[in-house]
Amino acid sequence: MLPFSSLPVLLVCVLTAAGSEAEASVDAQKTCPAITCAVPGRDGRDGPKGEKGEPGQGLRGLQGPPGKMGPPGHTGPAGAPGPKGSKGDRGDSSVAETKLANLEREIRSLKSELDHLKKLQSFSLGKKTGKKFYVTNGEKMPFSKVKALCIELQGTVATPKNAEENKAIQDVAKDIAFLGITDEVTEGRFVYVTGQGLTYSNWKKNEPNDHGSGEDCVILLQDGVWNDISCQASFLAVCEFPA
Ligand SMILES: [Ca+2]
Ligand SMILES: [Ca+2]
Repeated sequence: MLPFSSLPVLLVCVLTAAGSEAEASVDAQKTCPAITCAVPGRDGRDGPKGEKGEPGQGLRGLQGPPGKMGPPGHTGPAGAPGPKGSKGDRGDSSVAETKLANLEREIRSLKSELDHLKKLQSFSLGKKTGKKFYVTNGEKMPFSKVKALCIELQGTVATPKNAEENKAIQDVAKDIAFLGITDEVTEGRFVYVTGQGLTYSNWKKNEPNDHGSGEDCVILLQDGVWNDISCQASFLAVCEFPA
């Protein structure tokens, strides 16, 4: 594109050329500089790309929907331990205390039941308070078996220490019964099965006589007197229990 300031010069050149071609050729060379008389050329190539401009001032579009959730990240390192908690309840000991309380309750119940049974037994035996009592199963057996039976029942063979006890055994037995007295250790020296010497005796007349091949055990006859007899003979078992 030619600038407007070159237009008058161009017009002059055209008018002059119309007058005389030869003259004009010479004159034109004299009056028109080479640059001002050149015919307009074609557009040049595009220049280099300019720098990126500043963002525009127009309104921004609405925010789009959130994208898809990404893959889970790597597990981080373990954190520092937290503060120590407060002390808990005493669980185990409370359970033990409950069990102990239950056991104590059961023991009290059993004691009560046992006391009741003892009272019934004493009543059935006509036992008096503070007195020993005697029990028989009504069976006859050798002295060794009587002794073993009474030990098994946590008692001893009946041993009268006075006339009252002798009468009590007589009343319970109602038959000839072994007494817990022997001279097995030393012939002629009668002792209680506990080993103590006699403090009371009620021998029948002419007894003990260690008759025949020997008599080392003692029986209570139905009239309450004593006789020494063979330990292998069988008589009623009567056991004695403490008051
Ligand atoms: Ca004897
Ligand atoms: Ca005898």
